[in-house]
Amino acid sequence: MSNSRRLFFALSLPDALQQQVVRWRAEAFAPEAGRPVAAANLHLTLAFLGEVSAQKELALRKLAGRIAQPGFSMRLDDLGHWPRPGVVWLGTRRAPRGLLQLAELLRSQAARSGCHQSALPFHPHITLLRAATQPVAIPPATPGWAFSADAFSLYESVFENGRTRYQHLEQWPLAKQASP
Ligand code: 2AM
Repeated sequence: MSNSRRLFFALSLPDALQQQVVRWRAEAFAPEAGRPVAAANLHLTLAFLGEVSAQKELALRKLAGRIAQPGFSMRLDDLGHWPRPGVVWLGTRRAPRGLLQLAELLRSQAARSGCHQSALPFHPHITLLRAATQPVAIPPATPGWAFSADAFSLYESVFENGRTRYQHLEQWPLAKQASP
């Protein structure tokens, strides 16, 4: 399996938003709540692919390059805690149709290419804390950041020196959003 990589499609957060989220998180959660995800690692996963061979990766990149979906905007106004995986997350109360369609497309292309897809429904989220397996005091609200997606990306999850980092591999544009 030496030429396979652990891959996923995701939305990147702009640097400025990563920094805002990280500053807010430091105030909003107690240090013992969980292990903070590094600012550069904050992202919203669209489709997790698992270990993928070079050949399958190439096929999935080609399919991704043919996607012609519109961009979309959303508000990051939801928070939650999943104790079993130990995840505290940031999400949205109203997932835009464009986000759901893009994730559905990528997940069905992945499934057809032989990448196992979870049977759980897609729940768009940005993981803020890991190893959060004890009860966590969740703040009543977020600042409600606005987030616009005009592209989606392929990432590799790299585990080295005891840490996971997400290596950006390629990005594809989404079509211009229609004006309201
Ligand atoms: P998470 O943040 O909720 O853990 C890279 O691991 C990204 O893919 C993370 O955003 C992770 O979600 C997501 N992911 C989805 N399914 C996964 C799985 N079965 N194993 C690891 N990561 C998964």
